[in-house]
Amino acid sequence: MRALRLTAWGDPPALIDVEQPVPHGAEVLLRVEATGLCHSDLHVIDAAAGALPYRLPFTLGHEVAGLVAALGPDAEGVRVGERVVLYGPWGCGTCGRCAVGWDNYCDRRGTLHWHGAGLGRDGGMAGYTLVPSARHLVPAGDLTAEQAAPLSDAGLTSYHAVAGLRHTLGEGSTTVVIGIGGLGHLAVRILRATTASRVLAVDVREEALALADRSGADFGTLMRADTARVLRARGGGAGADAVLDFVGTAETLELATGILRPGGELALVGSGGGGLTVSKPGTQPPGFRLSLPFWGPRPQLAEVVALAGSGALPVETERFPLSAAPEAIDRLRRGQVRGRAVLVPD
Ligand code: FEH
Ligand code: ZN
Ligand code: ZN
Repeated sequence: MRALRLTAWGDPPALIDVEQPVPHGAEVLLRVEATGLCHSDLHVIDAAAGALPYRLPFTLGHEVAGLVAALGPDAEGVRVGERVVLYGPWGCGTCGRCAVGWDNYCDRRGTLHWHGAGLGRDGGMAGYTLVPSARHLVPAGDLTAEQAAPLSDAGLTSYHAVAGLRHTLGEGSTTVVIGIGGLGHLAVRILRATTASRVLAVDVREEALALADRSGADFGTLMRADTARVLRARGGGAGADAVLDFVGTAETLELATGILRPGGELALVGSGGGGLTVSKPGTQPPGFRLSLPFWGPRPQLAEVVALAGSGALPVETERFPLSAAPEAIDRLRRGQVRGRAVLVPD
């Protein structure tokens, strides 16, 4: 089968013919139908030797949907031919976090040589992929694979970030979403579908604001010198009860803390490398709380898939054949992907 594999740090991934894996024990073999392309894939591809604990070579792809193709003799809970979504953050499997499906916060994360499928372990940018256990699989219901795959990372990450703020998102509240890309547009939809909060969107691209509008944002504005004033005015003047920063640069964090209401909450999701200085006395809004949500827990993936199955979470995707992965990677680098790029084995 063809697989997009990272074979040397600093080299671009290569499409290579490899043996189709065979499931043993509790393993499940998936025939991959769609795999999302994520900015984290770029971070992995660009990583210098030693920067990540991963052992080469491995197949990329951590946002996967496909059909159950074969079961190991001890596998249970799924049936051959079923369409499933892959829960990608694989932990140690036995610590207190993994035991309840919160592998994204595995207690032994620092000792592992992987972070999950396509992240040090073979992932879904291939014809088939091997899953350690059926516990990592969520039935996709009537969703197409192209709609289901982005839920496993972009959808779950956005959903988990919103879940952590939900207690502040009641009637009359204001939420600002910074960065309306593959994750941000889903966060707008999730906020509109599951909270009463007013949703204001910020991006640097007009087409992203159009995507925010299609996703249900109440208002969108470009990132400019007066954006904080514009957002405050649109949000009723008190400031934002919650900000979700899907970019995470110094500029977006400055905007985020500049528009937060006292007692407001900031979820930093994007890995833009920006930082915050917090001190007392200091310049941050009193009572503000910061979270750094990472991906999400498996129970919440089931909730995201159910929400999408209700029709409330259509994902904007741009489809590429797996053979065009280098073009898709280049387009993502240049910020020229609308919504989420999805690779389909060809
Ligand atoms: C995966 C691995 C490491 C860092 C960040 C990520 C995200 O793409 C998961 O949503
Ligand atoms: Zn990702
Ligand atoms: Zn664990």
